[in-house]
Amino acid sequence: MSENQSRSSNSMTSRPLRLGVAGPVGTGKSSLIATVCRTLAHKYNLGVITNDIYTDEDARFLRSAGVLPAERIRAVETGACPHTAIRDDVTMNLLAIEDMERDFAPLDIVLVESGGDNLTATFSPALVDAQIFVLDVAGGGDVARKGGPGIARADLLIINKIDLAPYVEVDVEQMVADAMTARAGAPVLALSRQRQETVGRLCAWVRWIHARHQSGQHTPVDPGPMAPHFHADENGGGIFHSHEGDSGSGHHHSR
Ligand SMILES: Nc1nc2c(ncn2[C@@H]2O[C@H](COP(=O)(O)OP(=O)(O)O)[C@@H](O)[C@H]2O)c(=O)[nH]1
Ligand SMILES: [Mg+2]
Repeated sequence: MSENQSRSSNSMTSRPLRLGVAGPVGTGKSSLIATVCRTLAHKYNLGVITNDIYTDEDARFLRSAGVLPAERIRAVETGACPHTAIRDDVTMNLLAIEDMERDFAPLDIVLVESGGDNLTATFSPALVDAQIFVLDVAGGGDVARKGGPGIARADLLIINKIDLAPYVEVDVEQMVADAMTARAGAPVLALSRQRQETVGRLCAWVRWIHARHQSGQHTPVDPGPMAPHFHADENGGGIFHSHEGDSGSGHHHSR
């Protein structure tokens, strides 16, 4: 199970791998986490943190999937702007991760699901060691070509729900090729939870990145700040802001 205790005295590598899962709403982040947990829970000691806007919907979905004991799945409720909690002020998430790591020590991997709100939201390297960015074929074959920090520089890009490709008339091979171009050769994986060989590749990658992290070979990469964007608020108005500067100092809100 957890070899990391005896392996190293280096605190960088003796803690669990924190693995972020980001991407737009509905692309299959919770389902991917459920699949990883279902496949790897017998070999790895796992925990999950979800980021929801106002609810603990994702955490409840994952608990009901029964892939991990319910207490190993915890929700952080982020309020209106979920990417802030994974990028600009990661305190809530860091506390949740640290609590989880303490309560279930020694954990091997903590998976963190972002509250997917935007094509360009990515995790700060202060929060996660590595991140997966999830697109799906239903979002359109040209999305991968559009790029953005998550698509271009996440540690792994997933093109999900490839079982749906014929119904939405997307050429998966072309979408993967476009993504590889946008990523300068960094890994891209076509996935469907219905296709076991693709699930096998995903879990092989998770095992690989975990091993690299444990051996101190993996360096967390910042995919870069998100583009300025617009959120609807509850009153039908909106908040426009940018995350330039990346520390909150460049925050610009106007209504
Ligand atoms: N056909 C198909 N549907 C999927 C797959 N993965 C997820 N879904 C469905 O996509 C929808 C959104 O998934 P969810 O994991 O909640 O997405 P999230 O919002 O990114 O967390 C759900 O209805 C899932 O059942 C897949 O591989 N194939
Ligand atoms: Mg989800």
